[in-house]
Amino acid sequence: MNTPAPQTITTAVAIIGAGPAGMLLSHLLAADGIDSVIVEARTQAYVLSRIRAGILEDTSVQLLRSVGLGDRLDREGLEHRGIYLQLPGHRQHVDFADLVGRTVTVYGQTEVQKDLVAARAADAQIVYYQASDVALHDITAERPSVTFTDGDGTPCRIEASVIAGCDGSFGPSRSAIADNAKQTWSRTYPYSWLGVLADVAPSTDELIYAWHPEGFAMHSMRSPNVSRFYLQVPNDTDITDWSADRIWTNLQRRLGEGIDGWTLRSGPILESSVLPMRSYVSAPMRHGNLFLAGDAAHIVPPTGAKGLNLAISDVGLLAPALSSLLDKNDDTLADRYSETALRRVWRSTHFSSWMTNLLHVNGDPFDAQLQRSQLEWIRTSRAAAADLAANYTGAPLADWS
Ligand code: FAS
Ligand code: PHB
Repeated sequence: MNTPAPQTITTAVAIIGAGPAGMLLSHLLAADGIDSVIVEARTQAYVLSRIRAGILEDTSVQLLRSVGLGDRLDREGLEHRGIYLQLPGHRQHVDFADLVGRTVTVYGQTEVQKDLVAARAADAQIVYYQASDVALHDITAERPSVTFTDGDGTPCRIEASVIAGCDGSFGPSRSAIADNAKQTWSRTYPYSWLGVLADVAPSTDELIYAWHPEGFAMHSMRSPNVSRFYLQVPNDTDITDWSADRIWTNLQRRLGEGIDGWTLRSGPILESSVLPMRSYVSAPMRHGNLFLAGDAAHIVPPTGAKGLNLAISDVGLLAPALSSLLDKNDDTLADRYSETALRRVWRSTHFSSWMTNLLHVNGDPFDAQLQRSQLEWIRTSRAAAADLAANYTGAPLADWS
């Protein structure tokens, strides 16, 4: 069979990755009249099927609303005033609205992704799904490029002014920056999360984060009829060792022990998977004409509900920077992008690590006492509770610029 003739595409911004960072970036750029082309390794159906984050910070909600992505979010999103923190026998409400005047919204990443796909399709955004052999070239030159093979086997080349690396934690963008041109920090936690999506109404009005001597447990949700749960499990956990009965028994014990009159509703499990816990930051987030955003530049353990929100805030900073650079030849914001984004990245990285270390047992009885004392301090000190509330709800983007 003859190899199809190579195709050359010219655009302003070549975006690698059609996750929330890449799709939202193309949407924000289009609002400023900046053209982009997206290259995605997977199928659209696969990207839409991934079950991931569930919480949007107020800043994320405001940004999505501001660019026409708030209609379904406002109809179906569940605004939450706060969360419950729990020790066996003590479930305490941390009231974000009372403490810092901000709330969060439960709206799954899959829903955000669906809204983005619909909005970009309505805008005739060019997205190459099932792209393979994606490679970045001349990232410090005037005209960098991206080569790939499209889903039909056609060799393609995108010539652009800028490449946006939005390809997550395993994409090619991060590694396109030479080791001697970047610094990286990473930590792997000695436990994982077993995530469960269940076809059952939540047994709580707001999220429960429960410390328990057998391990952390969380009760989240996706809608009035679908619940989301997490259990701390060892890193080498095989999901097939966790029957539905074992999952519900452990959730009831870790979430319900000592909470009089409370029982956990169970129901059909729709999906379950084991998620590793990792912190990772790669700096700078710009190298020449390559800009990184989202998981391509940083990974946080999900305990602080920050991963998706950081991806959104990164592109909330990157889009105006690229618009100024490409439309007005003004590189002020582009030159400051990495430093500005990394300030918020490190704040979220610290908070996510702090929440993870606070709530997950590691077998050390001294650490368990420190955790219990810290949780008791948050329960009794308004200042301690306000600090958690300020970090969990996330400060406005303007506070970081
Ligand atoms: P994404 O990873 O979402 O998107 C990157 C895209 O790039 C993907 O579609 C990928 O297919 C594509 N790509 C990769 N390599 C490529 C290549 N070579 N060529 C072209 N495209 C390529 N965050 C929370 O806040 N709460 C959670 O509970 C939570 N749970 C998670 C569970 C899992 C299993 C994972 C992996 C992450 C979870 N996260 C969670 C974090 C997650 O929400 C990310 O922060 C968020 O998806 C970041 O969005 P992007 O930066 O767009 O990266
Ligand atoms: C979720 O609903 O998936 C979720 C909520 C809060 C977290 C992590 C995940 O901290």
